[in-house]
Amino acid sequence: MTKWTVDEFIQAISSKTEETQGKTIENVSLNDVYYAVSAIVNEEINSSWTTTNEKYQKKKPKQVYYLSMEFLIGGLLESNLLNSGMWKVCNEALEKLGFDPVEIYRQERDPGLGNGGLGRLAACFLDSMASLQYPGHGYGIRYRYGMFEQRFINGYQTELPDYWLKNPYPWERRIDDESVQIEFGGTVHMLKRNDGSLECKYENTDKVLAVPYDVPVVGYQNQVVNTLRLWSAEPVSSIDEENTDEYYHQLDHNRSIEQISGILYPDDSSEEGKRLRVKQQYFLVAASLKKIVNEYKLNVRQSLIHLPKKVVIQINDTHPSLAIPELMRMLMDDEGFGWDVAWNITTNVFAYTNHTILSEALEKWPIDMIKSLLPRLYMIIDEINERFCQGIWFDHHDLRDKIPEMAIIADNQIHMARLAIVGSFSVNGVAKLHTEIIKTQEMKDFYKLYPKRFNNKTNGITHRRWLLMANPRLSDLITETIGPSWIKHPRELTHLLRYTKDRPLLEKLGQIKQQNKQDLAQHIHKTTGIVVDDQSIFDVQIKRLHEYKRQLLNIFHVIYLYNELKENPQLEITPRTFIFGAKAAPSYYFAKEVIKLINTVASIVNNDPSIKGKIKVVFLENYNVSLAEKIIPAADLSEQISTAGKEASGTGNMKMMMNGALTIGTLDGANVEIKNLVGNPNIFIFGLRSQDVYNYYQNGEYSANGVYENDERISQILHQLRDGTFGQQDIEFKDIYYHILSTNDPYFILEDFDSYVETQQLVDQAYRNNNKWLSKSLVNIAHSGKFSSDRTIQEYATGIWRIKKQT
Ligand code: GPQ
Repeated sequence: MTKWTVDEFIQAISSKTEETQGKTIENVSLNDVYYAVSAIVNEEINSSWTTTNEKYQKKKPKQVYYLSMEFLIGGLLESNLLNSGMWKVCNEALEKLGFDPVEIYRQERDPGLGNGGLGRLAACFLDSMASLQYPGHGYGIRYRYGMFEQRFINGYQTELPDYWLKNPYPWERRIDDESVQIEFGGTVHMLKRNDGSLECKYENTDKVLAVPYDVPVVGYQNQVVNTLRLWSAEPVSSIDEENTDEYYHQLDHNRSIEQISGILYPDDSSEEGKRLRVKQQYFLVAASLKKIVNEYKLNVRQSLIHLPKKVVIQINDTHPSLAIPELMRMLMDDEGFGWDVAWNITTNVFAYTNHTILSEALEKWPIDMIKSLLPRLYMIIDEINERFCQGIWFDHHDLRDKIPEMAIIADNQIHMARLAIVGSFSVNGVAKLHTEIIKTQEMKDFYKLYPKRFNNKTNGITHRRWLLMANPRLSDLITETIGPSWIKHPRELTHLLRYTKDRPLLEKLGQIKQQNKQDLAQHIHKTTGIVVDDQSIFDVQIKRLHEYKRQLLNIFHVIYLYNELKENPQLEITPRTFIFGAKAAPSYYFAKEVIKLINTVASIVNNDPSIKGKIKVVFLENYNVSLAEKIIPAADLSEQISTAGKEASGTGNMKMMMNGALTIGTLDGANVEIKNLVGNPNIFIFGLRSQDVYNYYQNGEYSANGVYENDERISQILHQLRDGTFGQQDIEFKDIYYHILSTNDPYFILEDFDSYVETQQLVDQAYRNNNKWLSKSLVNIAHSGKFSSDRTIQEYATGIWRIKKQT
């Protein structure tokens, strides 16, 4: 890639705007500039993209394909500039031209092709694979409508469609001649060949064209450009306008085909048993496998028996697990392999990542749905199940009585997690605690059966986007202090540990946090009209809205503080701004009630002069990747307060730690590993441990009513929910009251309340000692290198994928 001077870049921008918009630089809009800069970056990337592809074709290394229903990639202009080495030059050029670079980058619309953590993890992994020079690519779906846009109307969440493709998306490239055809439904016929073997024929299937749109994945200043391939569903043939009888029928049919890549399901960590969702999953899987196998045949030109030497496919949760029977189908029906050979190939190609143990998220599909949508796949799944159960019966007597709980097909449903475990050579959890729970509780019988298959790969985040790009002030300070080599080797952030008592450095760290907070305060003011105190603690909880993530516990603490301040206006507390960002699944009633409650509390607290602005509550609308990039650098306190055992890992915890926030959290997910690194003085841990939670579930000894009756603070809050304290119209909050007590508080909000409040008081105290707080903050930054997704990808590459860097 070329080395640009600022003047050359300025020149390039003006020629581009003239060339593409026919406008001189004096007359361009911010949007014109966005497209011009994108075009320049694209030209830079393109030659490396071609070279990378040619290299893979020539050297034929083993490659990994990351199959995922979600890729939450966020804005690409800035990160592509950063990774291709043009970021600083571009920023300067834009400034010299009189533009604010931030304004230009804001022109880009986030492609919302994911819900939350799982989709964002996939995006971080792509960045790390390319940056570490691994031959690895993403396969996903190009949803025409991504994650809905969230608006608050009267405090309620409403959802607006996200038609992100309204304007051309500069980073994608449609590749018509790589389209593939896939088939749904129809009937299956078994014919006997002359040699007695069976041949499988399908009739009357519905055919769909999968058209790939390729997006470049740029490695960090290393000339590598990998590919994210997103499939779009289209009709195979265009409508015959002459045939009017058929016209409407065809139109209807074509619409139903386009629906397959029409919209992202907005449910995070919960399963919607919908037919269209299965269609989407099969669409992704069938198109991707066709491409992967074709490429192997074209390039490697060997028997598919050797496929596992060249191809490994990571399936991101069970969503793409139909890939297992689909590859079996291809190997047997298209390639003529027998069952055992096909099974051997298949189970050496797939590796499965589990991202949750919440039972409501474990995918199960009704048999009848799969039979009618994918009749041949159903036959294969049935056979996999048959052989699996027989295997246990004959070879594992100790597990015989567990067969009903382990069978892939049981109670008229297909259990996708079981299929994924049986059909893969590796099963991994996403944090140490999560993997332990998988092995000892949720999937313990499978662990007994296949002890070597299970392994842990603790999640990570790309420090390039989440520190280098999102927080330039802090990354410059780090580079000034320990030199630039942490950028390639983020573990070297530990060199900062030498400075935990260095006053001048801590002072600078404090100033940077302050500036970031001022920026966020400005954004808050601009978007909500709320004035926040930038000297207050910025206490941040940003993640999907879910009962197990316990935003309710957070807002109960706010209500408690408010009650205290009303009772005693002289009360000395460290001023705080509680910042929330969260989308609720549109059909998740309880989650939406919590949103309304937070918004209601916010409007009361923020407008009550008697508490003298000591606490403020801000719920920012439409939380997404670009908003995260604004909030995270400004966070003082990171709320990671899920019920222990429920959050598989969390990744927001890592992002905020890396930006110097201290964590208040339960011993859940990756919080455990954060605590072990930074040590107790540098983190605020509270609440039940996952073993306690497990025991409560087992012995049934928890009584929410008991806690409610014995703790006056809690009874006051719960009563306020139903006595109209939060506005007469909002007696609806009685639903929250009844829900908690009638379900016996399954997420232990009441049980953990006391220890949460007590720990928040420690936070309040600790923040008063500025120097000490900053020192803790520095310790967190220093240890955050472990949570770079580079480390995670390194572990996948050597521990699961067995792939090599292409240097
Ligand atoms: N996660 Cl199963 C999602 O974001 N969506 C899902 O559908 C499932 C899991 C999250 C999980 O809740 C977090 O704890 C993880 O950090 C994240 O996946 C990535 O592993």
